[in-house]
Amino acid sequence: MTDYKPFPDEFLWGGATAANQCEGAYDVDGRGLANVDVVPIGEDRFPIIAGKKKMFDFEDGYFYPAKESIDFYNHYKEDIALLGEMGFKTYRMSIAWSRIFPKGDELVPNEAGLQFYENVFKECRKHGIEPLVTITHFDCPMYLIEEYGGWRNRKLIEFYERLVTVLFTRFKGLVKYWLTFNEINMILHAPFMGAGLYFEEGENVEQVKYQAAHHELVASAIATKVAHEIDPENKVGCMLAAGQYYPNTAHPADYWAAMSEDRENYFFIDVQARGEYPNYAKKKFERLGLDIEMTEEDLKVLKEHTVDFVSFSYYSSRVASGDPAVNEKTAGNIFASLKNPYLEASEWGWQIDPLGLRITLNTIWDRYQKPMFIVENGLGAVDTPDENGYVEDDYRIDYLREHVKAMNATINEDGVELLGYTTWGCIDLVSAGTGEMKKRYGFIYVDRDNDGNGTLKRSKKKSFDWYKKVIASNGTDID
Ligand code: P53
Repeated sequence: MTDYKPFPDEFLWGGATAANQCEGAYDVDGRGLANVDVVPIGEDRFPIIAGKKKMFDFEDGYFYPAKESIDFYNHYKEDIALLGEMGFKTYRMSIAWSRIFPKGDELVPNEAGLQFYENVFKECRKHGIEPLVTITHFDCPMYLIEEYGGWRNRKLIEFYERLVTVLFTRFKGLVKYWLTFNEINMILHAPFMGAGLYFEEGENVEQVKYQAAHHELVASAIATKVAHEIDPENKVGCMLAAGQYYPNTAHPADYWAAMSEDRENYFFIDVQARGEYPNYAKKKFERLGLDIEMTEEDLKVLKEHTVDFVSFSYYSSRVASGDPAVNEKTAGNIFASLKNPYLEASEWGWQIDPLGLRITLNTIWDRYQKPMFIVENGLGAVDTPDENGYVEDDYRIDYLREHVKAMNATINEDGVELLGYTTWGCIDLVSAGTGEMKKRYGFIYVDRDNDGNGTLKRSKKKSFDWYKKVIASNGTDID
């Protein structure tokens, strides 16, 4: 057994899920329909989440995995008990907006929705688990999309403010760590899923995306303000789908391409962490002829209410080229990337790069000097359970171990400030990118397949005991 240096005493080890990917019960206790409900599995999924194909309701001939998902709504006690058994210090989860405001523009929240989350948070506390709550993880009530056009409409800032005010008030003392928007940069890559945007023929897509992004950025700053007003103990973070871009070669044009791709994503965090639109973004808007409406008041709130910490998901690094002729993309990811010949890839083509995590952490630290939180990381893989539901997932343990080592080096050798680590899909759930159940990340296996068959029975994988040991030893015993 190799001994590693320990993580900080207060380090928040845990796992992460999102409402739409695990709760199910999509029409129960007054919940309204949301964008994340009407995205089916299959070949139309990508054009739908990209806002290119219209799907505003369930249609015949499709399967919608989020309707039932793994039914966390009815299994949360059992599931949280298992997380507690692993020794989780924190559990990242999200609120389904349409459980709280079924249409989105009501004045009075739905008590049954609030009660559900109160029960979940209390259950976490019972097991000594600190909740880490994503306010919106891709959710947008369908009514707001049909009536207002989703986040393209400024009115959404007001509705979001109403949502967060209700949440911070009701859950004061129960929840302290909040994230405003999951993977806020997803608006560029999957705008219907990320921000409820559907594009009509002939529309200026960039104009709509960046206007919507501005609304989300302002909403996020307002949320930070309100969170601190309601409870000074609240800590609010932004959340980026991260993963450093490498240049394809040492050619300066490739370096420039990599830097430009990184800026597309860091743009959001530059605003949320520094409080100002960076010059490169203003110039880009000018170049593209975009006219983003923003008020003096918007700029003030952005400046005055930056986030307390920077969180991100990290699965893979990426590669960019400045040479238009080089365009062999890797499969299976929403983010464009070339193949990296030095890395192996998952069954879904996501390139595995633990050192890339250290590079990404250091880059973000150098850019913002704010505490960081890795709120997603993990390996989506096909698991084959035995008759008892046990999976020998050594491949997952290997992936996580290498990333834990990289984090350890970043903290103990490089000196960055890292608050915690929540692995993605700590219990198997529906994939956001593909809608599959087959792409599993969990320590806990859930008996359910891509077509919705299965008993929903939960069972522990080999990685369950491994992660339990990692947490118990505060990252020193990881073999
Ligand atoms: P799935 C793509 C690239 C990076 C992060 O993804 C992404 C995606 C979307 O697929 O999303 C995050 O389930 C997201 C989670 C998602 C997770 O990555 O496609 O925050 O909702 O499940 C993993 O394998």
